[in-house]
Amino acid sequence: MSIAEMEIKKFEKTGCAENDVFYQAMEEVIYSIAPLLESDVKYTKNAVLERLIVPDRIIKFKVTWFDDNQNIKVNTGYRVQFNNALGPYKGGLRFHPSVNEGILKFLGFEQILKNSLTGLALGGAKGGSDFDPKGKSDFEVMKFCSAFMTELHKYIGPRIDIPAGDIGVGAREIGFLFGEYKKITSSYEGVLTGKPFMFGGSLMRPEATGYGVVYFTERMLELEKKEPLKGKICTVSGSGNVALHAIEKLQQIGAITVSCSDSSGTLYDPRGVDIVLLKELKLVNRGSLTEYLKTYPDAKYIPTSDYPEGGHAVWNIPCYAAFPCATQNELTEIDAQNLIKNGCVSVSEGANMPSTAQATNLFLYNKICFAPAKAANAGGVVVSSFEMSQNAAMARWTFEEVDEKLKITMQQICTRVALTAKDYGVEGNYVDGANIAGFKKVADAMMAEGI
Ligand code: NDP
Ligand code: 2IT
Repeated sequence: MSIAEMEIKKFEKTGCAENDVFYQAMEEVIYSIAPLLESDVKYTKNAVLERLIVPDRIIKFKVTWFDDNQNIKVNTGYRVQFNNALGPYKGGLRFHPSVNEGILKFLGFEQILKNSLTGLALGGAKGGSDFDPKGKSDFEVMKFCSAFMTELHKYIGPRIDIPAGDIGVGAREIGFLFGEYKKITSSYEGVLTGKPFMFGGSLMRPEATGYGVVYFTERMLELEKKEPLKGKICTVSGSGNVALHAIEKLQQIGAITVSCSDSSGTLYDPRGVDIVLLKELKLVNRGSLTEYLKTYPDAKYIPTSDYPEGGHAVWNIPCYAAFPCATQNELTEIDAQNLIKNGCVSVSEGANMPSTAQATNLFLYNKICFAPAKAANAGGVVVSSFEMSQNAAMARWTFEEVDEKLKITMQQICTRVALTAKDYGVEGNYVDGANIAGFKKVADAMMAEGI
């Protein structure tokens, strides 16, 4: 039995089912780091992986709130504090009806390695709730956030655990959460990142993940000696925070981004999407992508239900570079086959684990430049740490300062990942490079800190 198979057996003992997203994330990491475990026995001798796969703690709590009709509503809240070997727990909060412990464990685990790759002193965590902000009034969202924080505040702090946003959690939700934390604790501190600028948020935090994934891709294409993105057709999925800012940066550098999507359908505008209109429709009005057709009747909208099962319309659009920026497992094996068949050269994950394991393997096998989420989308948490620095120093950095620091950090992450892959004999494989580099740093810290 290979070392990877042995480690997977140990992981299965934790009770994680094979179809779970946490299993998917772990399996990939275990296969990637097998050469490291084989070349240096200290990792298995110190049972590092066995210790790392179990979260330090999972906090699960009830959230009770009143809707606008005075009905009592009950949701479940979570915080998975996974590992703090490198620094305080850090990671986003997701509000979406699909949220459960397995999803948060996968996101928390990915966050440990992502935060490690940034080179910053941050541990890994993730949290959230099955609450759905969609269709709720601002008042209902506020009631929910207050009730959520009533419980969560006991477990977080600027040196303990610093949550941020993720799906369904943006500046509005972070603002309500911060307000409640301040009220309960009577302290004004940087306990959350992604705050609105007027009370301690960093300039460029909303843009950070989307811009960061483009900076990473430009560097990757340069290292892999491929043509840059300027003038090239790009496809993006999702139409939330990450997707829209990736589109914005792609347009700024002269790429032609022809798509975006949401859970209801895909928008295709071959002239390049109008990002100003999209930001208005999705970020300000929280409306439907079909509204876009009122201004651009020639654009195409493909409802999700009209596309054959197993694939997604957005990945059947010919492109040079693809940017999945919606959610986990949104890009399947069929989608990967379509992208490759249509001549796609580069795939960069803005969302967390948007490609299925089969899709990832196809990209690697076909030598597509593939930027895995834990490296490519680290820009969000990088600027979160810049927000923490600014809060601690009572300082304010300009947009340009933050942008420049983000760009440099994303380029450094990319180079580190590429060099690690080369060192371990898998040149060009950014999945293995990211997993080995991310794991090694956390593992070394865990051993140095004892058990
Ligand atoms: P948003 O809530 O702003 O947007 C999410 C987008 O994804 C929406 O367009 C949404 O469509 C779509 N989406 C969500 N769930 C599904 C689903 N089950 N099927 C199809 N589409 C779906 O979230 P973000 O943009 O912040 O996050 C997007 C991804 O990026 C996530 O994977 C997140 O973990 C990751 N990420 C986010 C970071 C951040 O700083 N915000 C940092 C790093 C990674 P609809 O509105 O129809 O649901
Ligand atoms: O997945 C992620 O990296 C995030 N949702 C952002 C985490 C953060 O702490 O800014």
